[in-house]
Amino acid sequence: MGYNLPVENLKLPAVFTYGSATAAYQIEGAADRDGKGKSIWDVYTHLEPSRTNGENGDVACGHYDRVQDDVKLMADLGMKTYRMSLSWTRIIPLGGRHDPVNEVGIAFYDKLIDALLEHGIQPSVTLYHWDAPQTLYERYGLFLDTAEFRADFEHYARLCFSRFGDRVKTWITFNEPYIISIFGHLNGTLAPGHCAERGSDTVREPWRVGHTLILSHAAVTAIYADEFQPTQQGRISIVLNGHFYEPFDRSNPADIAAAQTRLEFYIAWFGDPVFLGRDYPACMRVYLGDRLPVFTEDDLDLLRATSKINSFYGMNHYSSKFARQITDRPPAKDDWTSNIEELSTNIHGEEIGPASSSAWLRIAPTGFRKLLNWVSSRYPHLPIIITENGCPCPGETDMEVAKDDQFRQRYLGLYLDAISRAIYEDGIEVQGYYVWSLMDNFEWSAGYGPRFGIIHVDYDTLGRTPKNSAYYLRDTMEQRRGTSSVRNDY
Ligand code: PNW
Repeated sequence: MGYNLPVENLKLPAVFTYGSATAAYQIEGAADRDGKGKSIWDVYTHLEPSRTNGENGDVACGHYDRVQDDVKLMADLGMKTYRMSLSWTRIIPLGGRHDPVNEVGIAFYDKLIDALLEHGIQPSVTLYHWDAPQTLYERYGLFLDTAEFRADFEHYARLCFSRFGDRVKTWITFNEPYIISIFGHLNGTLAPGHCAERGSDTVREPWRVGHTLILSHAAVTAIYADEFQPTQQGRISIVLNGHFYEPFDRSNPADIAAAQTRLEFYIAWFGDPVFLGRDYPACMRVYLGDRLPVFTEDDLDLLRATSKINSFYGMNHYSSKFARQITDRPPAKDDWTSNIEELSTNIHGEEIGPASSSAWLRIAPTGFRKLLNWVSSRYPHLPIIITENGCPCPGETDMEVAKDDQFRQRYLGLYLDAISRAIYEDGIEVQGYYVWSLMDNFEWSAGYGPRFGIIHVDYDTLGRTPKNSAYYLRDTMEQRRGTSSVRNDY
């Protein structure tokens, strides 16, 4: 399945944008400097026993003190855009709508945004990439209280739009609501680490969290459209992640249906309310019953109105899986998959693709092209921006492997070819691409183990060294560039 495909270096449109992505907690460090408040990740990474491989983001890549150098590196590598996130607790240390604002934190982001623009790099800013204020978690359980969270998030977002929106023209509310809901509030592998073993109500919590994220996104989208967009002229949306799913047994209708259901539970859970302004997918209502919160008429009005404001589909995509419908045992009480199992190997023993050094990530460019088609047929009114894509190489702890990261170059080349085919052969509008990540960084529960960067970071000296994939991307983006902005310029 795609093992021996050659990289074809297929064309991309002239206007296709290229940049890299990061998130505040994963790179900034300076966790308690200049008035920053504690986020749920500052607390989670210091729990004993450690849930993050004994590691934390206290120092991370030291980006907080290296803004000029890091921006210069981006420019030297041919990047014209950069997807970054804001640390909520640098800006409002306690997080809430009645809490003080930290001007020093705002000044840091002013400096970063200005440096980017001076180098001709457009910032795309994510308001929330997982580092919620710890105080809000302690006050009311964060996402578990929809009304409180929504009011605090609205206040924080309004502040960001008013302070940075003169220069930031692409806004993203939430990064990966699926991961926040499931990994944070069901299997407990990401902060705040709720799971059944620790006494959380995993039957209901993940769905409540998802509900809060959807309504908070919609509320903030309405605020941007009403109060800021008319003068600032920017765009806003959300970023959804998702694997593509192939049936485990292509000749079994139950597995064919399972692959579709799995995609709906992963992506349409958020995509349908946010982009289509309607209720959750029918298969979720049927399977989850009253575990799934209900949208009121007011909620649906808000969703309908804001669905038209979102101006792109932000896609984080890494890999594909096989889906198998389990029929020989009942689902667990808190099952969230419609009793579907995810596998890397199909019924014939064929693997979905070559393994990286992260268990969930294999090279599967064919699935990427199929996912682009799936998303674009479900949300046909939206252009797609790839807001994250990348991989860690096998054996990358070895500096020689890191420098000449052949596995990553091949992965990126094949995934860019898949985008090209989606654009020119399938007629899908893909506007741009952000590689994950600009540099090696703190990979959440896996600590500093997996290295996703196209720039190597020496965690002793914090020295940066571009890997060959960084030069490969710079060059291939130039070589692939078509001559016009129309889709069939190829
Ligand atoms: C994304 N999965 O998370 C995040 O947005 C990044 O912060 C992170 O560093 C990056 O991907 C690499 O992991 C994901 O299991 C985590 O499918 C897990 C999955 C997908 C995305």
